[in-house]
Amino acid sequence: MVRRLELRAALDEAVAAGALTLEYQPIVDLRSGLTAGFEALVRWEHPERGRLLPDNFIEVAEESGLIVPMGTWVLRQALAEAAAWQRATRDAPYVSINVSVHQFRSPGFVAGVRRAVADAGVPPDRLLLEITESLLLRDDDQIWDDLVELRRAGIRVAIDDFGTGYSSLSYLRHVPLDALKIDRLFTSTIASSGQQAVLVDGIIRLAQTLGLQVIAEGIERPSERDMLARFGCRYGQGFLFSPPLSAEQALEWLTATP
Ligand code: G
Ligand code: G
Ligand code: MN
Ligand code: NA
Repeated sequence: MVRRLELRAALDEAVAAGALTLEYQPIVDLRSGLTAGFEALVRWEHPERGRLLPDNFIEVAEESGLIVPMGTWVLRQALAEAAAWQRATRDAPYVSINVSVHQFRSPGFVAGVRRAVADAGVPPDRLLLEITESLLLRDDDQIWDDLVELRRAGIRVAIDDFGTGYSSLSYLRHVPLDALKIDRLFTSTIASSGQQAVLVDGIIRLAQTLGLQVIAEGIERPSERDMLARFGCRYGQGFLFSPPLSAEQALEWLTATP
C-alpha cells in the first residue's frame, strides 16, 4: 500500500515534470510492407527505478485519476509527432493511441480530442484511438454518442486486445468502429495450433464482413505474418518488423523505408 502511494505521488510529479516519454511501434501493411501507422506507447523515466513500462503504472494512474492528465499529454505529444511525419513524408502514417476507460469517460474528452487534432494541424484520419472491450460493455449511451461524434469528425476508432475480453462479434456489429486489433495471444499461437488458426481466421472474416480494418499485434515470425495475410488480415505490428522506437528512430524509419 505504501508503495502504491509512493508510486502515485511520483507519477503525479512525473506527469508535471515531463518524465514521461513515448515510443512508437510501426504498424505495417502486410501486402506492401509500407508503414501505415505507429502505435504510441508511454514510458516513464523513473529517477531511481529506470525506465518503467506501462504495466507498472497504468493501473495506479487509472485508480488515482492521473490517467486523465497523462492521457492528455500522450494525445498532444503523439499528435505533435504525427505533424512531424506529415512534414517529413508524403502519405504520412497515422498515430494510434491507447485510451483508458476512465480517460474516455472524463468530462469533455471528445471535445478535447477534437481540439488537440485541430491544434496540431493533423488530418483527423491520421489519429486512431484504441479503446478496450470493457468500455463497450458499459451500458452507457454517452459512450455511443461519443464514438459517433469522434467518427463524424473523421477520427478513427479501434477496439484493442480483441478476443481477451467478453465482446462477441455479433455484438460488435452495432458498435461504431473502424478497426479491430487482434491480441498477441492469438498471433503467438496460430502457427502451432490448428484450432487457434481456425478461430483467428473466423475473427478476420467476420471483421471484414463488418467493414473493419484488421491489425494483428505481436507478430514475431514470418510464418505468423504469412498465415495472417492469407486469412485476409491487412495490417500487423510486432518484433518481426520493429520493436517500439524512440521518436527520433521513428522518423528515421519513415525516411529510410519507403
Ligand atoms: O509498451 P507495452 O507493451 O509495455 O504496453 C503495454 C500496454 O500498456 C499497452 O498494450 C497499452 O494497453 C498500455 N498503454 C501503453 N501506452 C499507453 C497510454 O499512453 N495510455 C494508456 N491508457 N495505456 C497505454
Ligand atoms: O496496446 P498493447 O497493450 O497491445 O501494447 C503492445 C505491447 O506489446 C507493447 O508494450 C509492446 O512493447 C509489446 N510488443 C510489441 N510487439 C511485440 C511482439 O512482437 N512480441 C511481444 N511479446 N510483445 C510485443
Ligand atoms: Mn494498444
Ligand atoms: Na493490445
